[in-house]
Formats: sequence, C-alpha cells, structure tokens
Amino acid sequence: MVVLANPPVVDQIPLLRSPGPRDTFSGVPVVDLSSPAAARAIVDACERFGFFKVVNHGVPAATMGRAESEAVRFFAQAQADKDRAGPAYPFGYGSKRIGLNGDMGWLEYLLLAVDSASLSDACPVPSTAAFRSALNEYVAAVRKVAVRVLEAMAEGLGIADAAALSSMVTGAGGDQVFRVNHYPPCPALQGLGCSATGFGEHTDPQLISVLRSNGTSGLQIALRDGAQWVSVPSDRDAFFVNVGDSLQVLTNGRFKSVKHRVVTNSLKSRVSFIYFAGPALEQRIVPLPELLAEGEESLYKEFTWGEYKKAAYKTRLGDNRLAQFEKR
Ligand code: GA4
Repeated sequence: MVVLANPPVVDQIPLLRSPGPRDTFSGVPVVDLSSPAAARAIVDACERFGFFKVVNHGVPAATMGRAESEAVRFFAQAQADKDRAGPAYPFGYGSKRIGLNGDMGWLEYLLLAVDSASLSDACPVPSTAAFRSALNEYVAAVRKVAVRVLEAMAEGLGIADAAALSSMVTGAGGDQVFRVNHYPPCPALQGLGCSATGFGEHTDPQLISVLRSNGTSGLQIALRDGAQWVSVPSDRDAFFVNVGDSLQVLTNGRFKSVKHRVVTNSLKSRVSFIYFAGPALEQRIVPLPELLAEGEESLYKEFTWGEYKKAAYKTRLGDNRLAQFEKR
C-alpha cells in the first residue's frame, strides 16, 4: 500500500474526499418563518434531521452584507495584525487550532462572547468601530431569529409556555457565543480529489445554532446517524439552524443534535457567522416535563449547562459528548 503524506501546506489537517454533485442534499427542510405552519414544520425538521433552513426571517440583506464585508476586511489584514486580536481562548482570533485538545482545521476565526443582545464589552475584539457595530447589528438580528425559532419550537411541541425554550437563552446569564469563520481556499489540493477539513465533524453543545454564510458551499450534515455525509446547498439569504446536544436532552431525544462539518473549497473563500444559543451556566438540562409521557424517564443523567460545557471543553471535536450523560 502506498501511503501519501499530506501536501505540506495542510500538514496536520485531516483530508476529506472532495464532495461531488451527487453528494448535494436536495432534502433540506425549508421553514418559512412568516407562515403559521412554521411551528409544525420546525418540529418535523428537528425530528427528522436536527437541521433546517429558515427563509422569510425578516433580517435585512444589508445587515448581513455589512457584517460580511467587515469580516472580509478583517481577515484580509496582515497575519501579525490579526494575531494581535488573539488568542481565541477564551475569546478572540484563532487560526487552524480548534478547541484546546489538538483539533485542527483549514480556517481562521473570531470567537466572541455575547451579552444580552450585543457583543460583550469585556471582549475587546473586534476593536474597530465599523466592524464592531456591523457585528452588533447582525447579532441583535440573528438573536431575534433564534428567539422566534425557539418560540415556534415550543408551540409546535405543544408546550403551554411559549417562552419555555427561548427564555433559557434570553434570561439573565444566557450563555451566547458568536463565531465568525473564514475558510480560505486551498488551491494546493485542487484536482487531487481531496479537500482540507475546514471544521471537523461534531455536534454543537448548545440548544440551537443559527448559521449564515456568504454563499460558498462547504457545510455538510450527517444523515442516518453518520452513515452518509451530504452537502448542504449554500444560500446567503437564508439562515440554517442546527439542533444542539442540550436541546436533544430537553426533548428527551425526540430532537437529535445533528453531526456536521465543513469541507474547504479549493477555489472560493467561505465566510460564515454562527450564533450559538446557550442557557445560563446554572440551568438544569433535563427533559421538559410536558414532553415526558406518563411514566417516561429521562434518558440522561441530570446536569447543568455549566457542567456540560466544562466537560465539552475536555473532549475532542468529534467525540460523542452526550455519551457520558446517558443512563445505561
Ligand atoms: C462546537 C460549537 C462551537 O463552535 C463552540 C466550539 C468549541 C470551540 O471551538 O472552542 C469546541 C466545540 C464547539 C465542542 C467541543 C470543544 C469545544 C471545540 C472543542 C473541541 C464554540 C462550542 O461551544 O463548542
């Protein structure tokens, strides 16, 4: 057997088979957020895929466009200037290293804290007024979308309190994180049939994540428990929503957190914004009582978001983080 080494530029970054047209998934559920049928459609999508696309969300294209151009401008700076906005942990600029346990991807990013509806003042990055105000405008808007999605979800699940899920995020201490990812093209791999891993496979730990990209493909989701990876057709005008591990537990497994990853494009740069809606650290993550049938027990041992988050940061990206909390 001939073992080929990674080309030096992607040394240490796992390679993936380049997606082809046949990998494109035409079945992404589309939810019209302005429709009365949204609640039912969201629940259905969360049960089937843990993933859906949101249209008619009301966020002006200009809000998304401004944040995108400011992000492009930030990432176009000299490396030394970007490094001054680092390190990524707890918050700031990072490049290639993801998390604290050795995961690597072909990307650079900003990891930012959100307080209430804007970037946290304790987070000095981004430092320029134009970038900061563009991101603040975007964060305020995407957070509203997340709240509407969580309210529709509660309605679709038949929970009397419409704010049962959304208030976990908007209440005091809600742990909201915002991420700006830039996946530069990787021309060294062009024509080789493989692509660099941009962001390796994982599930998100929070309740939901709301993503918007610049229209460059790369996002893939796993179907049938990871048996098949499919490419999500990009759409710069829409948001994509992922179910996270905490929502899986809150619904006692009725919704599944979706495994996803990003494959780098060899020619086009991808810029994405992801808003992660997490609860306060002390929030207990247990199935909502109204979702448990009589006599039905939680599939998970009880934990708080703070405990889960702490445990998550000790894991590798691709680990099954919920496994240690499953009752056997
Ligand atoms: C995945 C979802 C979010 O991007 C994130 C990621 C976090 C990080 O990049 O620092 C983690 C990852 C994410 C889950 C497991 C741990 C923590 C990297 C990693 C290996 C910001 C988050 O909240 O969890």
